[in-house]
Amino acid sequence: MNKPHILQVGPYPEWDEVPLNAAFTVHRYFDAADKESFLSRIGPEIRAIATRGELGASRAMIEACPGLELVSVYGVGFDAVDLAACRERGIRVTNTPDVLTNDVADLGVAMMLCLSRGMIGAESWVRDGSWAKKGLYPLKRRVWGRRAGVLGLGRIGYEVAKRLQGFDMDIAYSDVVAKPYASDWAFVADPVALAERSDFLFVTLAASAATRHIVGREVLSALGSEGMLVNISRASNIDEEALLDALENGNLGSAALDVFEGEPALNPRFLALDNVLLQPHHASGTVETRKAMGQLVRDNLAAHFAGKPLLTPVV
Ligand code: 8YV
Repeated sequence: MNKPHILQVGPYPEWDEVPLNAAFTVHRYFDAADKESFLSRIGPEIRAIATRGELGASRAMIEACPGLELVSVYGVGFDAVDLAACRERGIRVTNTPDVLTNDVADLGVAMMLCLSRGMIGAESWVRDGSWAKKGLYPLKRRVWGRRAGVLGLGRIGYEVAKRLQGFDMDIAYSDVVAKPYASDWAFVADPVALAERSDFLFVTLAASAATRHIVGREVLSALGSEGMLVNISRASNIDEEALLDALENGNLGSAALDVFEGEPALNPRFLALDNVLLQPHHASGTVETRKAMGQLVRDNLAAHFAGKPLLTPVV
C-alpha cells in the first residue's frame, strides 16, 4: 500500500515517531541540512504537514507543497501556521485542544506559587549552605486571598480561574464578552482595568494578530511594582521590550514566563533579572498530555486520509 507522504516539522517523542512512521512516509524537515533544497525536492510529494504549536507552518513551506491537504498541529495554538495561505488553497488545519488544558493551567498556577514564595531561591538557600550560615530565608509574598486577573477566559483561562478559587482569591477576567459560565468572577472588559485590580495577571489568550502586544506598557504599569505577570500563552501577546523595561526599572514587580519571542533563544536581558521565573515552554509537557496530543495529531491525519470528518479542525 502506498503510504501518504507527510512533512514532519519538528521532532516528537519516540512513542509518536513509531506509529507515525508506520502509517505514513515521513520526511523530517528538522533533519535537513539545506531546508530550502529539501523542500523543493520533497514538497511535490507532501499531502500533509505534522507540526508543533510553536513551529507552525510558514507560507513558504505551504507553497513548497502544491499537493498539501492538511496541517496537523501538535498543540492548541495554531498562530504559527499561515492560515491565510491555507485558506487560499482549501488546506485544512487541526490542533490539539482540551487534552492539554489542565496541565497548562497547573503550570501557570505552579509558576505563580513558585515565584511568589521564592521557591527557586529557597532551594539554593538550602543547597549552598545559606540556611546554616545566614539563618532564615527572606520573607516572600502570600498568594491565597489576593487578587487575580485572567486575561482570556477560554478553556485554559477557565481552568486557571477554577484553580485560583481554591486559594480563596478575588478573581476577575477580561474577554471579548462576559461568559455565562463565569458568574462567580468579575468581568472587566478592559485589560488595563483588569491589571489595575490584580496582584497576579495570567495571560491565557489564544494569540492572533488582534492580540499582539495586548499586554503593553499601559497594562504593565497598571499591574504595578507589586504585581506579577504570568504568561502561559504566546510571547506575541506581550510587548517583550516593554516587559523587560518594566522589570528592570521596577515598574512591574515580577514575571513568570513559559514563552519568549524567538524561543528557544531568549533576550539575554531576562537572564540578568532576579524578579523572573523562566520556563522552557513546557506547560503541556507531561507524559500523559503529550501522549494524548500525539494521538490526536495522528487521529486527525488518519481521519483525513480515510475521508472521515476531522476530530478537531480549526480551518
Ligand atoms: C507545544 C503549545 O505545542 O499547545 C500549544 O500551543 O505551544 C505547546 O503545547 C508543545 O510545547 C510541543 O511543542
